[in-house]
Formats: sequence, structure tokens, C-alpha cells
Amino acid sequence: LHFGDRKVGVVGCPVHHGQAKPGTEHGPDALREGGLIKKLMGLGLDVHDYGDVGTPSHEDDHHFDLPVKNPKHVATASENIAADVYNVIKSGRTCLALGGDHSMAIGSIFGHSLAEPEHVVVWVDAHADINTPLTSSSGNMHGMPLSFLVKELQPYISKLPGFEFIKPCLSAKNIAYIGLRDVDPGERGVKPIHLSFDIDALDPSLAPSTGTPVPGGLSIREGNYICEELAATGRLTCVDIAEVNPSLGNERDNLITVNSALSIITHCFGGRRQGTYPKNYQIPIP
Ligand code: 5AB
Ligand code: MN
Ligand code: MN
Ligand code: MN
Repeated sequence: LHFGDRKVGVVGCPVHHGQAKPGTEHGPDALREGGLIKKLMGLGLDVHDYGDVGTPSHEDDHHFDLPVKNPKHVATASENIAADVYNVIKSGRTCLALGGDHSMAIGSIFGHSLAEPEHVVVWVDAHADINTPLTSSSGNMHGMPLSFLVKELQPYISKLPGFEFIKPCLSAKNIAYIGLRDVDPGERGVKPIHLSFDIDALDPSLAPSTGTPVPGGLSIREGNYICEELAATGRLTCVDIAEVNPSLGNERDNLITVNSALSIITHCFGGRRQGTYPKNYQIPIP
């Protein structure tokens, strides 16, 4: 299997209105500054960075009937994320969407579905992120993204300003949750796969710079294993990395978190624990 033939399109999704802690908007740049593009190119990949999507501001974004916070901000950013993800996948590249809080997945999954209507979702997270606006106790939309996309849930979804563009695109049976230790990608048939990786799926010791850490998470070995197995199917068409927040914790926490995220990403794109070399690599002769 040659991952070197693969083309990758990076889309920055610097969103933070899906939760209350400032800083997730710096996630994409923290990953770039941590050496993301160089690492992917080191795997022999053709990488194009499309930059960040626009995140328009709204003056009046209170929705008085519901406890949902910042719906217009989340909606307009989601629409922009969806457009970019769609274009990247249509151009023949695998999309790497860098968050941003996990509300980013509304747009990335919807955009992916416009390009690949049959895609399935693997959700790696400490949390299920399928609250409806009415079941959410926090009002934070990073805990709700799947509820807007799952067809079966639509009778339970309140109308929110700006969300008219979304058409539910996922059946509940096509979502696999992983916060555990194993995945069998073959179970999911031959459909394109969307991996939505919330960095808080990892143990907080490995990803301290995140807003909602929960003890008892995945090890790097487990996280990388999941990604290697999914990559080996050859069917990953879009990968989200969500909830990296460089404004939380100290410099060391940031470094640990960014390095964990980079490790997860490289294992989605052909990195193997046993080592990798680019296509056509030749051992140098003196
Ligand atoms: B994350 C909680 N379920 O809805 C809620 O980090 C937490 O994207 C959501 O997974 C965590 O507020 C959202 C309590
Ligand atoms: Mn802002
Ligand atoms: Mn989470
Ligand atoms: Mn999440």
C-alpha cells in the first residue's frame, strides 16, 4: 500500500464559539507551527494547505427560546467549512480539517457528504457529541454536532438561525464510536470513511491542552493504532482533529498536546509504528 500516491488538502477551521474557553481558534496554527506540513510531506505526500475558512462575526447571537450558545457563529462557520471540505474532496484530495472546537464537524461531515453521499463516520472522542439543543445541559454546540446530521434525530431538532443549509446526511447505523481500544474497519463495508478525532479521546496526560479533559483516555499507541487501521483501508476521505486548545495549560502542555495530535495525524496518512519511508526511497550508497 503506497500512501505516497495520496494527495492531502489541509483546511484550517479556527472556530471557538461551540464552547466557552477561548483558544481553540489557535488550534490550526499550533499544529502548523508544530511542523504538520513538513511531517506529511516527509511521508512522501502531495500536500496543499488551503488556509483557514472564514469565521464571520455576528452582533446578536442570543437565541432566547433555547439554551443554545452562538448558533449563528457556529452556522456561518459550518457553512464555510462545508464548502471548503467539499471542494478539497472533489479535487481528489483527502481532506485534513484542523479544529477548532468540535462544532467544526457539522461542516466537515456535511461537506464530505456532498462529495461522498455514502460516507460513514468514525467518532473518536471521550464524549458522544450527539446532544440536541434541548438535551444539552451546557448549551455548548461542540457537544451537539452529530445531532444535526443524523436523519433519525430530526424530529427532535429545534430550528436554529443559520442552520437551514444543513440536510441530515447520516444514518445512526453508519456512526462508529471509539473511546475504547479496538476497531474493525472491515465491519463498515467499502464506504468512504470520515474520521472525527477529538483530541480529548486521548488521556489528559497526553493531551492536556483541551477544554473538556476526562481521565482514563486512550494511549498514543491506541490512538495511532486506530488511525493506522483506518488508513490501511485506503478509504479515509476526511479527517478532523478537534479541540486542541493552545491557550490552556503551559508551554509544555501545549507541546505535548500538539505532538500527540501530529502523531495521530501522521498515522492517518501512512505513518506506521514500525517506521515509514517515502515511495521510491533508496538506501544511500557511499
Ligand atoms: B467535545 C457535554 N456532553 O454537551 C456537553 O469536547 C460535554 O467536543 C461536551 O466532545 C464535550 O456540554 C464536547 C457535557
Ligand atoms: Mn471569535
Ligand atoms: Mn470530547
Ligand atoms: Mn468532541
